[in-house]
Amino acid sequence: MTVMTLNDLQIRDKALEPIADKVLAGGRLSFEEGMTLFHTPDFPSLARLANHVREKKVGDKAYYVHSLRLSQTNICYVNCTFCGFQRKFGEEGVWDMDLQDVWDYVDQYYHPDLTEIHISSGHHPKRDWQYYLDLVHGLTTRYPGVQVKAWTAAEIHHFTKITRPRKTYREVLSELKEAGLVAMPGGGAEIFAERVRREVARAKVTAEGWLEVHRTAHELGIPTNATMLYGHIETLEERLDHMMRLRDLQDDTGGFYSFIPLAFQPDNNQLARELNKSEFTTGLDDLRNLAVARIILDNFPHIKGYWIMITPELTQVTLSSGVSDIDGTIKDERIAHASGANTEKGMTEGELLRLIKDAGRTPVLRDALYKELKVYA
Ligand code: V47
Repeated sequence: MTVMTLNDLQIRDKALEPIADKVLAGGRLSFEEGMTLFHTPDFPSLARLANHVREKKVGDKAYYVHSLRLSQTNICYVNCTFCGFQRKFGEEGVWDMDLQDVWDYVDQYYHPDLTEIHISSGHHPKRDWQYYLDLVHGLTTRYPGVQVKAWTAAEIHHFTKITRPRKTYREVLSELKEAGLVAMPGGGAEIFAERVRREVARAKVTAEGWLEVHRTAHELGIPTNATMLYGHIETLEERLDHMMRLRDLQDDTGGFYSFIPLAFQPDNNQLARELNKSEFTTGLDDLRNLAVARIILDNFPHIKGYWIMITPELTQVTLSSGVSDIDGTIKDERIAHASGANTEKGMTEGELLRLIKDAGRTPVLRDALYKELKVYA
């Protein structure tokens, strides 16, 4: 890679110059500098700077995975207001898979190339703890080569509540690891700021609890991701605060692979109704958010563009403004689609490859632990 100078960035917003200087020298940005990134009218320079950070980390590689999304139930009692996925017992559209239902479900999608099964679901009030252990163990033994990346920190918190005597995060995670769990997804983080969390996710794990679950997972050698739900009632300051808290934890543990901003899907949920909102986030908001994340989260290996929520077309563009991972084939996404996502529920490998190659990047097929399985020269 050629060395980039301030001149190459062709900055028009003077306020960006000292920040870019610092980033080019490998320095770390403060909260105030992060806010300048969010507010700059000079988006092209912001994108070039984020691209510089991205290329310094991974060159022109763009990662994807052969994955299946599994939500074994949508029964949930936490009532997050942004969620259109949750159902109560007996409601229309409810599902609740027993273990045999899970095997039958995975059999429909299983292919020898499948690498990752990513599970997230609802907080089910009646399933017992053994069910979850059997689920992970069953998936890993029935489908050799498949890695289970399972349950958000919110669900891990829920699992501690269904055990008697109550297990700790460490006990729950250790038992899941022993059953075969290799990694954890980043959901359930929403926005850490108390003002927003109280409004949109009152009964969910607290911000501190979410961070503690991830800290514990990292200590146990379980790598994880982190998400941030944006585009609803949060401020830009609250988005940045969220990123900074993740950066602090990553400094301590180094256990995060990827940060994934989740654009609010505004249909069929209480929050959208309360806000009388039916618009999706704008493309520029999505791009800016990803670019800021790439620059602020200097200790995260990857920023992920989630095509399910921001469209494949925009995800392709993000590959030039900070993103180095575009998730995967997914096959049957249900959470975003319950809230109006207007994308497909899955993509073929060919489609993912086309997006990446057309963006001028080198596709890298990875596993759930970011091991490179195939680099397309
Ligand atoms: O936990 C729910 C969020 C998450 C809405 O770790 C919503 O690789 C937007 O965590 N609008 C599930 N978001 C998805 C998730 C995820 C996705 C991709 C990759 C990874 C990873 C993780 O979706 C939930 C919740 O935070 N969510 N409803 C909504 N209306």
